Amino acid sequence: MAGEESPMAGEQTLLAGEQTPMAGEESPLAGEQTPLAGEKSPMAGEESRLAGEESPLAGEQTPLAGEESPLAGEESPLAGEQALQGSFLLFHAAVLPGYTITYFYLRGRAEPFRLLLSDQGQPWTEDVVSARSWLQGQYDKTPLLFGQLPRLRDGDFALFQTSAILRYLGRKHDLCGSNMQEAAHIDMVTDGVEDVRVKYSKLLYENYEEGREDYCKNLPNLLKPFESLLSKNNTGAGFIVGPKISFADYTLLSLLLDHLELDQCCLQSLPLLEAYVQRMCARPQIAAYLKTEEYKKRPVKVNLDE
Ligand SMILES: N[C@@H](CCC(=O)N[C@@H](CS)C(=O)NCC(=O)O)C(=O)O
Repeated sequence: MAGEESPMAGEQTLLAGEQTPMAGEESPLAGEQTPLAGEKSPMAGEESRLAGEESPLAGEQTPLAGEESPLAGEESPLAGEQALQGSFLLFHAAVLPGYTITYFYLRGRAEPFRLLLSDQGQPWTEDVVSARSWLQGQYDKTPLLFGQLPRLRDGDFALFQTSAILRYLGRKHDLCGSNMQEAAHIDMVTDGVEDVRVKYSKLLYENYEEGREDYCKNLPNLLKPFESLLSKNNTGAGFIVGPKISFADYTLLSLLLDHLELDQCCLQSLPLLEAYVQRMCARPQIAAYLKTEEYKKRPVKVNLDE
């Protein structure tokens, strides 16, 4: 990672030749053996929390605690994000007001939260975890309930599991539908998106070169259920469930954007979904977010080469 004052500086080849040490076959990091591309450097004066280190903040008030998010109350049409690089928060007791997303430098499973928060005009903080340090076993993962990311913090409330986080944000921002049936369909879409995401992650991290062509050929079949559901809701001209936006729209949009990066023609045979993506991306706050450098630079795949 060029120019980074990483705690791992000088240890960039530690992973060479290693089998992936990441837990779980479906890990987006599985199979990666080289340093993380596009990683941002740690905050000035801050380094990632490494196993066995004493937190410099233990017992003291974090300099950030109680501070207003720099983005809160901004006039900008985009609520946006601020980045805390080098996983400043992951293993600190420090708590920021508002939302904090702890994740690798990656769109991945955190992107639905970012789309939702942008569209809802909510600021958040990015707490970026070094995938390379993670792979090298440098983190004490005890604070991570399931040993994985993403984590969402809302002040001092911490939550894991992507769909639980989406539901939580949905409840807070009235994005869960208007009745029990809509809520159930929203959950159904979210689970359906997760099923496709697992297949997509396997392709990216386990079988990209050999598997890409077949995966892309089969993609319309994988996405067809969403086209079909959309067609039954307001003839496909609105949201995926019900008459108003829900958290399912953000997770579906994120999945579709990832797949459009993989194959820009993948929605050609799914005209309702194609128009849906355009509609969602034209929402002013989403359009503004998609134009940010933060979004554009954030990779769809952890790249450990830099
Ligand atoms: N069911 C979990 C899956 C989380 C997951 O697979 N996280 C990946 C990153 S997307 C991870 O932490 N990989 C590292 C590891 O498993 O060690 C969720 O939905 O949040």
